[in-house]
Amino acid sequence: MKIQVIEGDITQCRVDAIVNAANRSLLGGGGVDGAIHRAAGPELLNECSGLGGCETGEARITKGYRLAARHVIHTVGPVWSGGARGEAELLRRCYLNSMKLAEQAGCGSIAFPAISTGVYRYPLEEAARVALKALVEYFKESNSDMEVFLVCFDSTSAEVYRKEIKENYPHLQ
Ligand code: AR6
Repeated sequence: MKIQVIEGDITQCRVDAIVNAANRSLLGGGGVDGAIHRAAGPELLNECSGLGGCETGEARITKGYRLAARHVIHTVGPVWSGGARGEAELLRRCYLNSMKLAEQAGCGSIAFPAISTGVYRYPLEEAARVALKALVEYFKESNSDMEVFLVCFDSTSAEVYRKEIKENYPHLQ
């Protein structure tokens, strides 16, 4: 199991697939979604507009166009509305469905942003717990040797992820 926390801009990652925290239209937006579309170029929006959207918790795959990454996996995280509306299960599915798509596309490495923790207001500590739990489960249930990067845009979120790993998954350090 290879899960690493890194700080930086996901659009610059040299991996087989980067994950986009998109919205259900898949037609672009702000945050990491906007950054990925800007870096990939207009061909990405063109491909996305033919996909017919994506439900929360699901994922779709496209090419990476001008990105270093071969693929973009677009997933739609839940909007946080207190935690009693199935947010954790939906966020968990984002990670699992993205891993499955990456595996099917033959990817050996994947980079995730902290899905839902920006515009969608998912509390970072809770989102980090869900992300790590989903990924560890995925590795337990598959014989995947995918390399996973959790890309944090700032040092505060990287610290939150590192703390979660230290406390609950010390074998990943
Ligand atoms: N690289 C890595 N992480 C980033 C980058 C980047 N270049 N830019 C932002 N982040 P958000 P959401 C972090 O808001 O909460 C869009 O408009 C950011 O600091 O991008 O899932 C979509 O179209 C935060 O930790 O995604 C949707 O409408 C994390 O990425 C909506 O926002 C996610 O923040 C999705 O909201």
